[in-house]
Amino acid sequence: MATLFIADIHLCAQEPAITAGFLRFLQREAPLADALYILGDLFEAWVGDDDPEPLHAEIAAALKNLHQQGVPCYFIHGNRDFLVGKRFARQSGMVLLPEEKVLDLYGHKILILHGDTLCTDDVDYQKFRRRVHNPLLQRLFLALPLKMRLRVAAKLRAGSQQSNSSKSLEIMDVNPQAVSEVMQCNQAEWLIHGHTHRPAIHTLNVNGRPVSRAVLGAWHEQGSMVKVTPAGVELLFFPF
Ligand code: LP5
Ligand code: MN
Repeated sequence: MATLFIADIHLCAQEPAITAGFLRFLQREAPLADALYILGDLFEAWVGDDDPEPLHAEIAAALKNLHQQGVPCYFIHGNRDFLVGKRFARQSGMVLLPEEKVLDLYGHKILILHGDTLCTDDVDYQKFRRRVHNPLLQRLFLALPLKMRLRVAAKLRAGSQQSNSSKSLEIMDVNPQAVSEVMQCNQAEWLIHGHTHRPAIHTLNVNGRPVSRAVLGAWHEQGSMVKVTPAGVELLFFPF
C-alpha cells in the first residue's frame, strides 16, 4: 500500500534523459502504487492541449497505460502548465484537481498543492499569477495561432529567468505564515508540495499542533517522490 507524489518534472523535448527517467518511473514504480499524484510542472511549459509536440502524445500514452493498469493518476496545475486542459486529461486518463486538495490517506490528513501560492513574499509573481489565471485572458491566449503562443511562452520564460536572477532565495521560498494559515484552514497534519525545488521535510507547529511539510525535489539530475504508506511519509530520490 503506497501513494506516490511527484512534481516539477519539467518535461520538454530538449531533455530526453528526464523523459526517459519519467517513462521508466511510470513503467516500474508507479504501477505498484495505489495512486499517483502529480503536483504541477509536469511540463516545462504548456501552451494548449492542441500543441502537436510528439512528446505530449508519448507522455499521454504512458499515463493512460498506467490508468489502464488500474492506478488512478491525479494532476494539480503548476505555474508552467496551468493551461493543461480537459483534452489532455482525457488523452492521459489523468483527473484534474483544484489548486488545493485535502486527502485522507491511511489515516493521515494531507493537503496537496503546487506550492507557488505559498510564495506570498514574491509580490511580482503573485501579481503575474493573478493576471495569467484570468479566464478571459487564457481564452484569448488559447485562441492565438500556436506559433504565437510558443513565442509568448518563450518571452515569459526569459522574462521570468531574468526577474528571478535579481530575487533573493528567501523571497522565492514559501512564506511561513501562508503555510500555517493554509494548514490550519484545512486542519491538515501534512502538507505536500513542489515548486520551490528545495526538497526537505520540515516540522512546524500550527496552533500548538505538530505538523509536517514535505517539499518535493525537481527532476533535474534525478527523480524525486514522496511515498505515503500506512507507516508514514518518506521523501525519496532515485536515478533516472
Ligand atoms: O518558472 P520559474 O521557475 O522560472 O519561475 C517561477 C515564476 N515565473 C513564472 C513564469 C513562467 O516561468 C512562465 C511560463 C509560461 C508557460 C505558459 C505560457 C502561458 C501563457 C498564458 C497567458 C494567459 O511562473 C517566477 C517566480 C518563481 O517561480 C519562484 O516562485 O519568482 O515569477 C516571475 O518570474 C514573475 C515575474 O516576477 C514577473 C513577470 C515577468 C514576465 C515578463 C514578461 C515580459 C514579456 C512579455 C511578452 C508577452
Ligand atoms: Mn512551479
